[in-house]
Amino acid sequence: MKIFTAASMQEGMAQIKNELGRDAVILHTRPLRKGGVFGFFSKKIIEITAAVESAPEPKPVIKKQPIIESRNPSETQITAVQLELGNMRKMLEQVLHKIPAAAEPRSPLCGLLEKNDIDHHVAEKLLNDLISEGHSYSPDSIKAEQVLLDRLGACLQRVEEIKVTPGTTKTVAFIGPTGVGKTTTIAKLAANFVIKEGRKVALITADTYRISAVEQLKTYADIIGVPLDIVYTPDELKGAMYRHQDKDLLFVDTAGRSPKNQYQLAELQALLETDPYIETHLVLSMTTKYKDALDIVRKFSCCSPQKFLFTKVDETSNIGTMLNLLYQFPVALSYVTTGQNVPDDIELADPGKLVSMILKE
Ligand SMILES: Nc1nc2c(ncn2[C@@H]2O[C@H](COP(=O)(O)OP(=O)(O)O)[C@@H](O)[C@H]2O)c(=O)[nH]1
Ligand SMILES: [Mg+2]
Repeated sequence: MKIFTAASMQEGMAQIKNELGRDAVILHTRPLRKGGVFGFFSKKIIEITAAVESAPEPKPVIKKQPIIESRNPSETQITAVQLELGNMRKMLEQVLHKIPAAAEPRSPLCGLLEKNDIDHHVAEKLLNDLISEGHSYSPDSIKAEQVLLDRLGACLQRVEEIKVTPGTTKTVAFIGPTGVGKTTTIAKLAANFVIKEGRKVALITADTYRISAVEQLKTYADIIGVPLDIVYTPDELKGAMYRHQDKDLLFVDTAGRSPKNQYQLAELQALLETDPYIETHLVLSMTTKYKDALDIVRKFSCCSPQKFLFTKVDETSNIGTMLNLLYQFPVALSYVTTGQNVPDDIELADPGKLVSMILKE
């Protein structure tokens, strides 16, 4: 800072500029009188206080490097943000991929159904029906459980026994895969109709593939005291049916067919088309896995079975498969067999009993 005196402002400014340079700042000015005697003859002057800022160290200029060269800075920023978001999304996806999906909330009824081999889709459909009708299925929802029991019962409700009409001959054929219990079931039914009901019965077998199969049925026929006819062709079946018009009931045994063999199935179909009044029962073992049973039902549908007959209920603790099938194929249910004993281990299906077997805790 420095004080200058000059005759005029212009002169003072010139001095300041000369000594302190162009960047000097004027801090203060005041008029003064100089010389003279007792204030006479003095000259008017100007006192100027000026200063110059000590120049700060020049800062190094840092040139910011744009992330992406672009003529438009806002575009650059947008692109950068988009890139960053893309990376974040990828990271998030990777993390989420590693986290196991949270289990869906399951109802206790759903668990109970699936524990008893009710197919997932069937269980879901049954429960969704309940929900859409306004039933909640909390653990204490006794009402929902009751409704569900009724629904299951309804699936199994259509039970039809073999009805004998006096004066007519009823012919019942049993079809299904090998070893499910067709021949044994025929023996049980024939014995019951003869011994308990005093009906006139004849047996016909089209299972001529193995001698042992014929012998097996011949043994039963002899014990029960009924005739046995062996047929090889549809015409022979027609002939046997004609010969036994005096009987109340004819039971037709057939060879076990593989659901995978189209030729065998077509042959069986031709045999059953002999007479439109033949009542056909598809025999299914409860030891068969649901998926296989589903395949069997689909393949044997070419023979148009009117009824399902379930065997070997004694050999499994879960009979959910029975419900799965009847839920999808609204076919009548006839008998269930519960063991190897002829003639005792057979009974007419009882929906209440079956539901309690299906929904056991
Ligand atoms: N545990 C059990 N075994 C059965 C039942 N029905 C039939 N069987 C047995 O299953 C096997 C095959 O029976 P079979 O009548 O020859 O079957 P098919 O080939 O269908 O005629 C035999 O050993 C039968 O004793 C049943 O309800 N329960
Ligand atoms: Mg057999």
